[in-house]
Amino acid sequence: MDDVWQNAMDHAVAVARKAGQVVREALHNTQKDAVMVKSSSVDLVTQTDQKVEQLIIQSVKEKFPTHCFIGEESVAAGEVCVLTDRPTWIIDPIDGTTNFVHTYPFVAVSIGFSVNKQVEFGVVYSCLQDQMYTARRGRGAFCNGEPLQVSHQRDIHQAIIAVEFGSNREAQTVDKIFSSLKKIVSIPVHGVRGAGSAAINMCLVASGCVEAYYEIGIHVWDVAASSLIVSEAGGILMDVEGGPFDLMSRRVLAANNQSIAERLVKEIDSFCPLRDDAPLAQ
Ligand code: LIP
Repeated sequence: MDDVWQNAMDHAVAVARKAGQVVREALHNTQKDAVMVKSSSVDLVTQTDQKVEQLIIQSVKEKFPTHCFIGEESVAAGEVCVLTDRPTWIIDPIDGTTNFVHTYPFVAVSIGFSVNKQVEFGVVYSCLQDQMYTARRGRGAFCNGEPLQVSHQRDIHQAIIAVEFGSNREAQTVDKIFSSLKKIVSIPVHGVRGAGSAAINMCLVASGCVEAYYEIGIHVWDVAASSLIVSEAGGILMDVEGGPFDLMSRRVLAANNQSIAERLVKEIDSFCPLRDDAPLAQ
């Protein structure tokens, strides 16, 4: 990546930090923040999500007027979700909205940047922990400037696995989620955890304190930035069935190494949500 994108990354860090300040201030006023629902009664969005996304997009447009955007709340408002070769900012203004609503302290601003459908930098700001995770393709991953390295553990029996229940509560989906969870717990692994934020779960993989994270049902904005942070920390990304990771598939498996990843693939009961780039129903 040439240094033109370095200017963009520097801007992403600055605007993520500014957005994090807005989130922290709003957190002390959540009772004033209208809570709305999207795909289900547990898929929450607030006015702060919408306000923060607009703050980020407007700030970027002023410096990079020809760039494209995929934003969680813009897509929710009807904008298309298609990843092209053009420079594209992939934004989740508040990853962990349910945590935000409940003041549960894992809330992240996630900004990924892709060119030719390849993530060139990722920024995840865990704003209640004041942890700024960053990665540039080919130049490593960092948290508050300190290098990140995934865990060296190769034995699944000594691993912590991050999982989430997502926001789809249909019976057959819940059955598959719990079937996978039961098999993984019974391996047995040391533990199962979930931050309530895909981006933070993946940054914990990059930090070496969680060996792997998987989820079916996430969106491109949840994982674009953190997918690069994991790979630049020495981790791997793949589909939950073992094939190549596909940003738009709504499925992700992030792990410290191939051994742990392939062992998890054997236990995951997979399913295929509608892709992020699926044509909108007519
Ligand atoms: C969240 C993801 C999380 C998933 C939740 C939700 P949001 O993103 O980070 O992994 O389990 O259902 O999608 O909606 O807070 O940006």
